Amino acid sequence: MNKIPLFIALFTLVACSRVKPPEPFGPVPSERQLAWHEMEFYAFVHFNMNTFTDKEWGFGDESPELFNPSELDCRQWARVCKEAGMKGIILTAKHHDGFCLWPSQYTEHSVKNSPWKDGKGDVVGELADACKEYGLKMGIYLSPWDRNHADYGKPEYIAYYRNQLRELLTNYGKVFEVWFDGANGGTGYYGGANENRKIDRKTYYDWDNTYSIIRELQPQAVIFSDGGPDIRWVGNEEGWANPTNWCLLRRKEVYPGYGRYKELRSGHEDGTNWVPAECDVSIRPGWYYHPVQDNKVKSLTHLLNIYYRSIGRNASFLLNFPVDSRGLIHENDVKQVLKLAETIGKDFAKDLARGKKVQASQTRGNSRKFSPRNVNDGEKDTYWTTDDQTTTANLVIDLGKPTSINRFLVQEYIPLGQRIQQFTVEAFLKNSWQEIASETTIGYKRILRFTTVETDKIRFKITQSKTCPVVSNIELYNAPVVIQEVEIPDDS
Ligand code: FUL
Repeated sequence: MNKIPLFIALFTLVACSRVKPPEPFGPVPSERQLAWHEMEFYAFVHFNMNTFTDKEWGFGDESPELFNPSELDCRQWARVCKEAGMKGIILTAKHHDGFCLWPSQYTEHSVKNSPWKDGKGDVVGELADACKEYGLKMGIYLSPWDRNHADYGKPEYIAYYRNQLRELLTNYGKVFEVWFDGANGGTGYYGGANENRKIDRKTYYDWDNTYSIIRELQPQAVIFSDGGPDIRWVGNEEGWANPTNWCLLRRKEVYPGYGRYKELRSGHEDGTNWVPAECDVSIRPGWYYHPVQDNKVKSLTHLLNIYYRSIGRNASFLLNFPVDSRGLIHENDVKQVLKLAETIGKDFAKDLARGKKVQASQTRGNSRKFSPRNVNDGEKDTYWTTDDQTTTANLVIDLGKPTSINRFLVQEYIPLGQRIQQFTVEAFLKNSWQEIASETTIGYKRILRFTTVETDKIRFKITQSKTCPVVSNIELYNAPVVIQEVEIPDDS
């Protein structure tokens, strides 16, 4: 055996393992949040009493007799979501009108008193089975505001609400997300009182004790509300985050119904907790099904813009289907979501950066463990980083030959925190570097779209970072140009 190469190999191994990884910086994601980040795209289903009354918010006095889908098929929902590349479905188990899609033992206002399946049906159970069959995760929306319940506004209602949560989190297998809405208190039926009930949004629900029920029964589930604790609302219902989007939030300041909700579009750069944003938006104007909106399904261009302004801006994309009164995702909605999936598939068909030569301005301790090659090796757990004091650095990807590029995708290694504050992307054109984008945050994922450039080198320049940058992934694509159906103004 040749002793010299063996010696060199051993020396390199020892030297590399001596270089320590960077310390985490600021708040970092929990295991459950990391798993959620990777889901990226999942569905909302608004289907409940409003589907049959043609309303968005029921008053709470609707008769259970009205709930009667003719062809309810949760397997169709799951099939469509799976085909569209979605990873889960969140169902409105109870909306503000209080009607329950499962036969709760704590109320008569549920499917058990409806004509559907002679009162023997359970939509939550059917969805849980369908999700299992199609390998999707299930989430639950349980409206805190209940316009049907006589005790709403009193302490007794909180006990009722928690009992319902226990039912949902005990009887239907694993739940990935529990969704708490911010709309709270106002007029309603309230068991026949027909009055206006105001609650103190900060104190009435005693949220911490409700959250502990979720931690006890479904420790892997993330909790969504305007201010987390795990996932935050993005501050609009149009499906976009700001280009500057921190996964951080001064969590104690934000509560369901928070007045300065527009801040949620960017999070807080000096946030105390890891609370990433979720972009919720309906494929139609309404959350619930209304036949008059059959021809108002969002265009492909609109849906694509949402994709790039949510997932492409360090947030997740929660796309709502207003399931119709048959109990099916309407044909028009199916067509649009599959068009979106097909286009996304084409946009990201071939990563042109994969395995290409990458050079860094600096590598941590010159260690191979933190090599720039880690950014295009297809491994999510390897990363490139620099020495601790370094807060500006760059990477050059050598494509080897002139290549057309119009998408740049970059990911920080978020288990060590969100660090980068500013970056640019440049292309080597006519013997000099030309800037093609100048941006701010990255986080879990950032995707940039730009006019096609033909270049043999791309430079990613980190121009400001809170501490040494840690980058796990870079991808480059040449997406086919999509024919514009309608011009959608940039809303941010
Ligand atoms: C809102 C609710 O009031 C809407 O009805 C819908 O459920 C949406 C997702 O959240 O706050």
